[in-house]
Amino acid sequence: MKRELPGVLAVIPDVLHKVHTTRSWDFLELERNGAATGAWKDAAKYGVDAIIGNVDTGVWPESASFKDDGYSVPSRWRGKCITGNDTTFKCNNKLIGTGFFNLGFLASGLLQGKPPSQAAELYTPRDYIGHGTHTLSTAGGGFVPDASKGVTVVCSASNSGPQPGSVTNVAPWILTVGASTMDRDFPAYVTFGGVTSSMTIKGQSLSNSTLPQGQRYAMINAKNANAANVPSENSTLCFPGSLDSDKVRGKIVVCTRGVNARVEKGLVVKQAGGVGMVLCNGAGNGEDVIADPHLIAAAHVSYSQCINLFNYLGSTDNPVGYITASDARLGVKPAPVMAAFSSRGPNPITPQILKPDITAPGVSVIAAYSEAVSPTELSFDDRRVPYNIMSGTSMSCPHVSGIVGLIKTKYPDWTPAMIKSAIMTTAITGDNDSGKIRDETGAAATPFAYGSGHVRSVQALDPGLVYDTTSADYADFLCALRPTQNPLPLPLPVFGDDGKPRACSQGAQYGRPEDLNYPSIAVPCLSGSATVRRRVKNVGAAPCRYAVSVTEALAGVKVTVYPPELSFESYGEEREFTVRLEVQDAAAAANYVFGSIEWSEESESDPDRKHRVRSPIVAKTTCG
Ligand SMILES: *[C@@H]1O[C@H](CO)[C@@H](O)[C@H](O)[C@H]1NC(C)=O
Ligand SMILES: *[C@@H]1O[C@H](CO)[C@@H](O)[C@H](O)[C@H]1NC(C)=O
Ligand SMILES: *[C@@H]1O[C@H](CO)[C@@H](O)[C@H](O)[C@H]1NC(C)=O
Ligand SMILES: CC(=O)N[C@H]1CO[C@H](CO)[C@@H](O)[C@@H]1O
Repeated sequence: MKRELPGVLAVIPDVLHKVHTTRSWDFLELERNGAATGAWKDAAKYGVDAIIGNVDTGVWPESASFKDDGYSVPSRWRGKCITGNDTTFKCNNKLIGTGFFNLGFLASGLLQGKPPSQAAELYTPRDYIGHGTHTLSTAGGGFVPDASKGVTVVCSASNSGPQPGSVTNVAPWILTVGASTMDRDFPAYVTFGGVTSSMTIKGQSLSNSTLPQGQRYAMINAKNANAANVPSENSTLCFPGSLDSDKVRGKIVVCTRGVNARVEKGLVVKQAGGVGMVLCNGAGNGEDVIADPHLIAAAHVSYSQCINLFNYLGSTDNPVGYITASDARLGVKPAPVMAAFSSRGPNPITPQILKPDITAPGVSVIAAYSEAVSPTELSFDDRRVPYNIMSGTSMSCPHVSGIVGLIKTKYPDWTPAMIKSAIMTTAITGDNDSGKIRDETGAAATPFAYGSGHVRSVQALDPGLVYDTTSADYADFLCALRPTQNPLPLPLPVFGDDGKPRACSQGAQYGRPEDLNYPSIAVPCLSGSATVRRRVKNVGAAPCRYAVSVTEALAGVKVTVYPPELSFESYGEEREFTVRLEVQDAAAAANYVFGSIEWSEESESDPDRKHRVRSPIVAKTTCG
């Protein structure tokens, strides 16, 4: 098909989408004082009547997380339970509908050469991978309105971090979620060296086997344990068949991450007679360590920590060491910390929209799992588990979807933009260690990692003011982008408030993309000064009064908000304001600089009623 044909607006090729792969809900304060208060029960009645959709690898319908919960199916539900060839798949009042989309995949030819058993997997919504069951049970798993059927679309930011500009799902009508840690981890410590001069480094593991205590084990760098005729590049990575049993028997083997699966490396060590594995990151993986369900005593250790271990291994003929049993630790500080894998801004398509929008727990998240696959997804692993621990922005995204469901239950008539604004303006940028949210390297993280900050459920259910965005606003935004960034020969069709397409008109003025009424502000290519427009809607008690302050100044750029105070007489009333950015030192802001403004409620009569509505600002004085 050709775009030039009459009636054809655009031709977009199918692309192969990848899946972005319980403590977290406590960390998000869904339950406070047991279940008595907190966002779940107190404010949002466990999200009753909210419908959560999940576009993923399917679902395991027998999981206890999707047991019939006794609530009736919302009457507005028009979906179906499409189960394909799978006669055992049953929906219920919890799992109210399902479907599957296989035509694109069938047409792609990717199935050729796959066994017929995998073909059957394409004709059912059943989850043969585990990912979809995990994410859906996080968003709406048990215990678990007449909306203008506004669907809040929440997407993961992807797992291509920490490279700048790696964020995906960047459209302004999407709520884009990065991933960070919660205050739980699964440490396994590696001690090495002589009894008088030992050193301990910290790794992560969910290994189910442990080394007997009270003795030290010989250690070997897998590089030096290569089998006859196998290059040391292969044994370094602990490839299947690369290790010499005579060299590794009874020892702790130090393997390097990369190419083959992390859990497979442990199995290779085990099969060669080794007793434990230290899995070391190379420089490229940095501080990104993952608690995997290893089949042998193991610890996954960061690059910087492993340098000490490699120095030790190279310094002695008889290295010895020990790996402690892995353990779950709560109250870990600092938390949250940005996951290294979480994709980072700036937004590669429209830098005038700050992305990601928010961060939520996405490291070592426990949720339901498919019993068609092993917890490691590796074919040689025959374990089956009803719950599994996974990491990824796919795991952080459904936490935010779940909170969206709660907000929707409390405020059925709110638009997706209002819900998104509530989540963004109430987020925090501090951690639980009196500092600012950090990257895994220990360096300060920026809004390009966490957007507006870490999601807070209780505050998101009572935001005070929201930035609402209508489809007319989005239409203006698209038309504003068109001349410079999207020079389509045809007028770009956009959808109006009536749901009907309308086109940008050639001569009209559409303002600038940074004027979209968004809960954060991004001004790339700032020269001299720029003034962006915003408006806020009162969703708290009325009358009320707010005053603005620049809570974090931008280096080299002066920020002025006008008017400095806003008064609201009634619920739902909207007020406009402008934010002026004035370059004072262009060189200081040549690379992105970060700041924030905050509207805070002024109330003498009721000091508890003090909403704070925060927006991050990013700007730079150079273009491109
Ligand atoms: C599943 O059902 C479809 C449609 O009825 C049929 O064409 C297909 O052969 C079936 N596939 C498998 C693998 O059972
Ligand atoms: C070493 O690994 C490569 C893949 O990286 C593989 O092609 C080769 O066969 C391996 N060599 C041996 C001797 O196992
Ligand atoms: C660890 O997993 C193996 C493989 O499934 C299993 O046989 C063993 O019982 C588990 N060990 C513990 C201590 O849970
Ligand atoms: C982000 C977060 O949850 N912060 C918490 C860390 O822990 C302290 C108490 O130690 C809480 O007060 C913070 O809210």
